[in-house]
Amino acid sequence: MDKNLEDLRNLAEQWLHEGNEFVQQIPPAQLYAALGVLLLTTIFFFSIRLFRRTKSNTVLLSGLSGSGKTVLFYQLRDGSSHHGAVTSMEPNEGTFVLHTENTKKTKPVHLVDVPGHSRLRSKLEEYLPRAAAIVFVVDALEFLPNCRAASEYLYDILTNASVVKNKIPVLLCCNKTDKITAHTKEFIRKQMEKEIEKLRASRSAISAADIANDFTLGIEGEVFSFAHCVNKVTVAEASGLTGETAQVQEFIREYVKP
Ligand SMILES: Nc1nc2c(ncn2[C@@H]2O[C@H](COP(=O)(O)OP(=O)(O)O)[C@@H](O)[C@H]2O)c(=O)[nH]1
Ligand SMILES: [Mg+2]
Repeated sequence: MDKNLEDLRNLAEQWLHEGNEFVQQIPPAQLYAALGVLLLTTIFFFSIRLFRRTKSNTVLLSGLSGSGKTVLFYQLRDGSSHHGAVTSMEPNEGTFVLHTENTKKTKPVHLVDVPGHSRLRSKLEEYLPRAAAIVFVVDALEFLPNCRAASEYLYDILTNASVVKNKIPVLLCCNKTDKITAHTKEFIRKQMEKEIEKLRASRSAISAADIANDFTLGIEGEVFSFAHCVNKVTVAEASGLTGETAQVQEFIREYVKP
């Protein structure tokens, strides 16, 4: 046992000696240059990590009132829907790990359920500058009567200065797909694109006088498509009531990384 240890020590000493000789052979200028590069890369990687940490973890749930935001909020937090327990006038918000996730390596999400009442929409504008992502909830069941209002709301979001500048990704979440009469996400996407196309035409006509919308949407001279937005817009289906929220969770995780 002792002998082994001795051998090991001798070996280590030998290596140390060889290493020393090797270093002494290198011209000092090269040695300093190498150390400098090493130092710089270390600083570089540490600053990247620091930069990442400060990234926002705020995800907004927006959409018309009645689309199912509050149910979705509780479903993501607790895995249950708290059946119609709350009619929120104030934003519901919380910071938590999505309930399906097994703690440890996951970063908590700051989820804000912003009420859809039009007079409370200024609340949304408060949250938009620090949002990492937006989930725009649409009622796929009662879609047609709400299509115009929902499209207007989404239009306002997509032309918001923070959304455009920070290229905040938006998930168009077609909710209530547990019912067979719910419209498909493809149908909803197309209808909303059509509606936004109409809005775009009418709003650009009045924009000389009204500067409420900060940015124009889509590509001029082309029929509007979500693919033309500077930020990424994706479509998904969900049911807050039955807890089918996999696509929403996937979206959140894509933009709130540990
Ligand atoms: N069938 C069905 N109904 C839902 C679903 N999500 C919400 N609802 C119902 O829609 C209504 C409005 O939901 P709520 O979460 O309060 O909407 P909010 O105004 O957007 O917060 C409630 O009566 C819910 O029970 C769903 O996934 N499927
Ligand atoms: Mg609500």
